[in-house]
Amino acid sequence: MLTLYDNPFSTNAQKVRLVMAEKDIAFESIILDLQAGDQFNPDFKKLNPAAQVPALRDREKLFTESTVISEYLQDAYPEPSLLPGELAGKADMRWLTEQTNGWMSPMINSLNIGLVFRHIYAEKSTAEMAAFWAANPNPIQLMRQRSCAEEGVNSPYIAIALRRYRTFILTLNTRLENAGPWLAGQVFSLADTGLFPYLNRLDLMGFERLASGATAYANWLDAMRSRPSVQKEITNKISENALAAHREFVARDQSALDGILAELRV
Ligand SMILES: N[C@@H](CCC(=O)N[C@@H](CS)C(=O)NCC(=O)O)C(=O)O
Repeated sequence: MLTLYDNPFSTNAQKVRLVMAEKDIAFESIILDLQAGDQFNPDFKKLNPAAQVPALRDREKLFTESTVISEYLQDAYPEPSLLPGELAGKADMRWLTEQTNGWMSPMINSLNIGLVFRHIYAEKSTAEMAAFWAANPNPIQLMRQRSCAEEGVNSPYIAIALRRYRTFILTLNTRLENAGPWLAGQVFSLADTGLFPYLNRLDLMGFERLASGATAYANWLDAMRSRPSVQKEITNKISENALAAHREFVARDQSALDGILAELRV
């Protein structure tokens, strides 16, 4: 049995769970509370020195990095395949999945911290927060996360994230208009399972406006949301209460966010 170090809300973990659901792979989940700092527990850091989920244990081996894990699962459980048939199609799919680790995941994390998690951190004492930051082994991530936690909506990462996502959604929309119905063309692939969690999170936070005018993209989101894998591993694992709390936190910065979105003309 595979073991996933997991968190229901983690977009990177959702990505791996979607692959497992599409392939009907059984796994057990060990949930880490990331706002409480479970990822910094020395036993977990011994397994994954980056102190992040997801991590996947398959017998005696431990794999980290959600895109790498997704490819590992495709290799280990080839059917049903989540790869385009053509060489160029595979490279195109990998260009798309490369975007997730390159900027989509850090930018979603910036929005999460700057607009939502900072309100949860506010319940910790100064000493607890100092220990939380001190335990983070990733110096670049740490600088970004502290900027978002301390400056909130005024952190430069918030506007950067919204602008970057808007541009990319328009790129995806054009790609889908030219060669859909899936992100890498005719074949449902790791590009769809890989990118959906981050793009879906934008909507869950109330940023549907970033997709205004992008009809082909909206159709793709709908097609993804009707897949049993998405319902099982994302929709049904996020409670209405958690979602409402999330949106309520984001709404506290609505007027500043409206200013940023107006500049993007959405
Ligand atoms: N590049 C990594 C990113 C993993 C990542 O950022 N995971 C987040 C949850 S979505 C995490 O564990 N964050 C812990 C923290 O921010 O301290 C991957 O693709 O797996």
